Amino acid sequence: MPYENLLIEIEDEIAVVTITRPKALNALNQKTLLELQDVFTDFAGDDAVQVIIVTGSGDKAFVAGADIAAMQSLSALEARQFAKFGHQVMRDIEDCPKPVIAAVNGFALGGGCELALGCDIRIAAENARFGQPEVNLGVIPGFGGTQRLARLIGKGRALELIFTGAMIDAAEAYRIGLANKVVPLDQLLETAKKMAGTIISKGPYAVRLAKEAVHNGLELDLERANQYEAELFGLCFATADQKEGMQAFLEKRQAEFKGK
Ligand code: DAK
Repeated sequence: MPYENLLIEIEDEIAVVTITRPKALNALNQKTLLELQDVFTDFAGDDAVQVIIVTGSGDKAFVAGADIAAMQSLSALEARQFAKFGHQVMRDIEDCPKPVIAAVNGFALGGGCELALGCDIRIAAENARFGQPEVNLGVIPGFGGTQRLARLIGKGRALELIFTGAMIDAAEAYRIGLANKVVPLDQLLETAKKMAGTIISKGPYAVRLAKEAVHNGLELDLERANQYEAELFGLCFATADQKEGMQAFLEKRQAEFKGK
């Protein structure tokens, strides 16, 4: 289905979702959020897609935030609704059973940083800039930034970024664990696709269950999280991929996973 603010390309089981609002540095308005929700719902049940890459159009911005022009005149109730909807979309991305890689090609600010945080892995181009500058606008992060950023990089570092509204470069993002790796801009998509290809070569069910174990387990105490892991570990043994993976190892050959 054609989208107004998204470009979707699917090749070799990798879907690249490009947010295309270049005049607003790909800022997230209601329509873009709706389209993201829609496309991620489709991907969840589409066997032709195994890994999703999210990026921004052009070479200046991943996403420069929620759309400030659209937000400016919201009433308190509308702002609450907008934040809840944004939360839901980030959650839909996080809950997508397929791995999601953010290919961060420039500014990832406010809602853009939060979108990157909703993805499983962040690969930053050298020109990437991350930040939660909402305090400059008299608001706080509204799409989960106060929570996911603190969980990813720790409370102290998250609070420093949120209190100061500072922008950090890709090297600093890498240093504090916000970016998984940093590559030249012209190698960004290629690197993300290469990583996606590596993931696709593994047992799809195992990858899916590992995502579930990490995301959902982090919300539990260690004891219960380990029990949860044990349940999902057990579930792997109900798949043909587990039989094939272990058989292939013992036969000293490459496994041929079927995602069953
Ligand atoms: N929204 C709308 N338009 C934006 C935008 C944004 N976030 N960011 C940039 N643009 C637009 C600019 O207005 C400009 O439009 P024209 O003037 O050309 O029409 C165009 O993109 C190019 O931007 P600049 O001319 O400013 O480009 P520069 O290279 O000079 O600067 C910049 C790039 C990224 C440093 C600058 O544009 C900038 O500071 N942008 C704003 C970044 C920002 O503050 N982002 C956070 C947005 S707030 C909540 C729900 C959600 C949120 C919070 C609460 N609740 C409902 C409670 C989330 C909030 C945010 O994400």
